[in-house]
Amino acid sequence: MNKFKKCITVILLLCSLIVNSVTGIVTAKTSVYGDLNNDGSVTILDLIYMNNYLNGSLELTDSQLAVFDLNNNYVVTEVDSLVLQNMILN
Ligand SMILES: [Ca+2]
Ligand SMILES: [Ca+2]
Repeated sequence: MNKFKKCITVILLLCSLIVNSVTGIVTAKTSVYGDLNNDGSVTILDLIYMNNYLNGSLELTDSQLAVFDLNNNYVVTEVDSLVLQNMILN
């Protein structure tokens, strides 16, 4: 299981680099938790956006941050990223 998670992390980082290179600021007008790109589902793309925000390569508006505050503590942190990962994997 740890190997699987490490593999997923590496894949996410690679995808993050690719998406970040072709994507500017994400726009979203959604209230669905975790669905930042507003495509109606929570997927690995949303996790990539969150990770890009966490590593400082993506800026989000307050409403976008609210979508990513999955544990409702009014800040977006690595904990929210883990929650989003679990939402996607489960
Ligand atoms: Ca989405
Ligand atoms: Ca949070």
